[in-house]
Amino acid sequence: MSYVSDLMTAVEKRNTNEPEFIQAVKEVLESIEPVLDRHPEYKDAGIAERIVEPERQIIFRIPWQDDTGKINVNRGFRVEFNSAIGPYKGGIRFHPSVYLGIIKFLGFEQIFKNALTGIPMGGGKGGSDFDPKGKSDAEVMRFCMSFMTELFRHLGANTDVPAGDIGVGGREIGYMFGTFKKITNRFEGVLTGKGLTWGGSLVRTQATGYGCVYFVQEMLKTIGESYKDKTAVVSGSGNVAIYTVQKLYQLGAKPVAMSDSNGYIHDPDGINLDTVRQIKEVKRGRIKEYIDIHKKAKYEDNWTNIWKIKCDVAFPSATQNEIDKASAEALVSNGCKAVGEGANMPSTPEAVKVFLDNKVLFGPAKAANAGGVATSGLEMSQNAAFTSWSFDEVDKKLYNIMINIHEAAKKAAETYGTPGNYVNGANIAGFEKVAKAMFDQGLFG
Ligand code: NDP
Ligand code: 2IT
Repeated sequence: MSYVSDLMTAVEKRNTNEPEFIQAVKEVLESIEPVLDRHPEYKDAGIAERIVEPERQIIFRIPWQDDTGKINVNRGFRVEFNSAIGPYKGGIRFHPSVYLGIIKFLGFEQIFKNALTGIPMGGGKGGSDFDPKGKSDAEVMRFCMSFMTELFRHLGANTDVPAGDIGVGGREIGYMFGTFKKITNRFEGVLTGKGLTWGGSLVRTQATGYGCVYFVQEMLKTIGESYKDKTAVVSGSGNVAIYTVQKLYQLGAKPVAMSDSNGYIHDPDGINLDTVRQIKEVKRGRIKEYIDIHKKAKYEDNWTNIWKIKCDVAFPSATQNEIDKASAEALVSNGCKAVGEGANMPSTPEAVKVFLDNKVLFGPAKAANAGGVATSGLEMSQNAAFTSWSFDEVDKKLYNIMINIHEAAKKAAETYGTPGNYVNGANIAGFEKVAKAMFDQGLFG
């Protein structure tokens, strides 16, 4: 048994019933094994044993009253995973599937992603099993207020700074920020993704999607290609998916499909983004409504079939494990050249293997979707300096960060003997930075 497989066995034993967390840890440990072999001092210092255990896990009750007067109780989480290189940083997810294992997998991934951005941010994640679908604004507000009434005591601009994720966007951040300010009597940059008139940063809304498209563009450049005339499939129709589609159009690609958790739309003429934004951002409706307006487009109830559509580039931007082995094989046999993971861990380990074995340019989530949290970091910088930058300034910084992440992942993959493997590259480059910080700070680093 190797050091890493022994540790993996211990992780599996200690975290039973958390398959997503185990999946995320396994991938990272496999990637970093050669780094640990080169650094016996990291083994002696127990860096890997410590990095897989959250520094702190907070679980709390969220009572709230719905519009009928009924009392509901949800469960809230904040996993403060690692603070070696900066304050805990990572989004909040509201979705009925949320439980501790989901928040731990996301918080764990966030450690390495945040390190890759080059901005000093530790890793954390939070959320609740609350389902915002079908709730009134007033219900969402009461829920967010109750959520923050516990969470506020754990936050601070230099302690822990949440943001959005699935089910949490500008509206929810607003309600949470208002509650934080009310309770603490402090106006501080304690959340990112804020509104533009109260401390938010330009480009934060677009950042994850834009960043992912920039990252894939860098990968395409390595084979002498660009987005020009490329057909794209983008799953999801939320924050990440919408701005992925917008940037793809700007760079000359044609996105032809999007989805939600019910089904997908296929519009061979190219997705009309104004319609999608009207349905999803304004009406909070279902993607199916698209075909009422665009008669040539098709809708199918089974959203995983979106991966059977022929495309050159694919952007899974909905949720974890949405691409399984069969979907990856379908993409490969249809000639897909590049995949950018907008969502967190959207490809199963078997799907990742299919992509790597077939030399698909594969941009793993930690690297490809790091533009969102990177721009959160830029929002924190602006808040700390009591300033705000123009759209172009922030977009340029985001672009450069994505180029640097691509370069760091590419280089690390080459250094450790797996050129072109951005999974290893991203895991190694992120780990090296955090491991060094933990080592320097001794046992409590
Ligand atoms: P949104 O809530 O805005 O959108 C989520 C989209 O994914 C919706 O269209 C949703 O459909 C769809 N979806 C399909 N299946 C599921 C499922 N099982 N669970 C949840 N959603 C599903 O979220 P975001 O766009 O912000 O997030 C999408 C992904 O990107 C997530 O994996 C998130 O962790 C990741 N991410 C987000 C960042 C950000 O800045 N927001 C940054 C980096 C990564 P439906 O409406 O039917 O639920
Ligand atoms: O997964 C992610 O990186 C996010 N949801 C964004 C986190 C953040 O703090 O901006």
